[in-house]
Amino acid sequence: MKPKFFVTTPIYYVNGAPHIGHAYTNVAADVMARFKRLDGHHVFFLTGTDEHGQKVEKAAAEAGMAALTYVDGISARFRDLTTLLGLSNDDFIRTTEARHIRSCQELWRRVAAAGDIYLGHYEGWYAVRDEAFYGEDELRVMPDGSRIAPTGVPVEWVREPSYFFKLSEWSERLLAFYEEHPDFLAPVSTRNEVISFVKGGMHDLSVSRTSFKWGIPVPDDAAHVMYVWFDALTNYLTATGFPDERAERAGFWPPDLHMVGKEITRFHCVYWPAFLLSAGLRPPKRVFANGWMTVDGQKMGKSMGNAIDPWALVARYGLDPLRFFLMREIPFGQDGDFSPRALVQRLNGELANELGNLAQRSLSLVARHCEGRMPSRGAATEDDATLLALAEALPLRLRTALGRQAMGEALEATWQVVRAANAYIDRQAPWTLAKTDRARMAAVLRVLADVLRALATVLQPFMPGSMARMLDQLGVAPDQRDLADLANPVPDATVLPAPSPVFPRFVDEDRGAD
Ligand code: ME8
Repeated sequence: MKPKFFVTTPIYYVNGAPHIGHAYTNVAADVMARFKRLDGHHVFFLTGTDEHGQKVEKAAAEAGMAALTYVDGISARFRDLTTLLGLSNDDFIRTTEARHIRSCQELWRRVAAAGDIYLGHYEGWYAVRDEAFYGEDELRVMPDGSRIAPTGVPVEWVREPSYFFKLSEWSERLLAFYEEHPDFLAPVSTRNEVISFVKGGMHDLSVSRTSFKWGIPVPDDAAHVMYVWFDALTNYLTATGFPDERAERAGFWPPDLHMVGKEITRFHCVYWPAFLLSAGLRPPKRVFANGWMTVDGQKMGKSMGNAIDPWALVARYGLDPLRFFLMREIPFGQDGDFSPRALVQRLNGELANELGNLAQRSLSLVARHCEGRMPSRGAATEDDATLLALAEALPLRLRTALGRQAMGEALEATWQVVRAANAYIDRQAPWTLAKTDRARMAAVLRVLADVLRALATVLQPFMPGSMARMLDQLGVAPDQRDLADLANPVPDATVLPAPSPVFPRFVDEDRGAD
């Protein structure tokens, strides 16, 4: 049986249109899902929308719409985003669905049965934009006496009856859990922040609200709706069919990887494992926090007025160049500025000139001088063997890098081979061999075809559409495109389709090519 792999994105608030920041985490999770499938896993890839809470209720009111109508509309746009980005998600969950309400209420009952929930009274600061509670000591006091959360958003004073989760009793157990599971949280900077937050001592967490209605009712006390983060985090469990242990996807629990943005690690790495452990359920194996995509150094956000529209980018530059750029440009885990100019440089440089030309040059020679059929291997020279060994090492190098979500490192390892192959074709000059030694020319072209196949195979998770076209041109059968299939060479004399460039150069109509 194939090993299982369960990977998730955050579920996005439906308080505004999707932007390139959402696309960033989505593409990263999709790369992980696709790579694991390629590497022989049975994958469950989940994404969706977070539809309850005060923030969404407020956005609906501002739009002058009934909450449910409003969330239907925006959730559909996040679903469209998955199509735009070519995501391979297996499910799209909405927290307003019946399956989710049932699952949240069951988790609540289990946590309550474990003695971790009690009824009290909350009095303190709340930031609707973050859907988070803050302590007085975390806030900045403004000259007019108002207070600002560490994230820069306003807070308001909340005073109401509330159920609490006994988070204050979980510090030791959480610290022991982090200690025993060193891979639970990455990158290391985020890990250190979370650990120091837990070490600092924690207050009990308010997990219900009474001052508004847009949420999941607390079991046996309909005056309360659940705190939106209790509701939201539970989506991961719902999607496996919880509480039905015989559900088709029950065996995917616990998640192998939650991909999140760094601002929501406290929820995923502190509250979430505590809720689950309290309910007797296993916590996720790993949470990876991506950094922020910024515009002129400022975090891009729905309410910041600096959001970049992914639809416009795909229309202008194409999907695969965008996916590649998102994973290539900014070291994954760190913050980085989004710049269209840098995207064009990567597209015209690495994709069109380096990889695209390599394929086009090699395959045109095959078309012209080998009757469009896959040439046979000859006796390998040292130069051939060195390049082939580099290509053969790629699956392992990618497995290692992506095992740590080092997306840029995986692509850098791949590009070392692209560059080595370009140097090889220049050194071997098969266009000259065509006139002097056709047997050697054929052998060189076969080496290049095999190297290109390895490159296109490992790059499929990043650029699925373009790499499928490249594998078509290389005569690789659709059922021969997994990592393990690299052991089966394309049969000699396979008829290849006419080559055509996979990555056209981008020419800016106003400025000429960058
Ligand atoms: O936080 N750079 O939803 P959300 C990088 N509903 N990533 C970004 C980004 C940026 N500028 N902007 C957004 C929520 N993201 C909750 C999650 S999960 C149980 C509930 C990505 O709509 C990043 O993954 O505010 C971030 O964590 C997420 O979108 C926040 O989306």
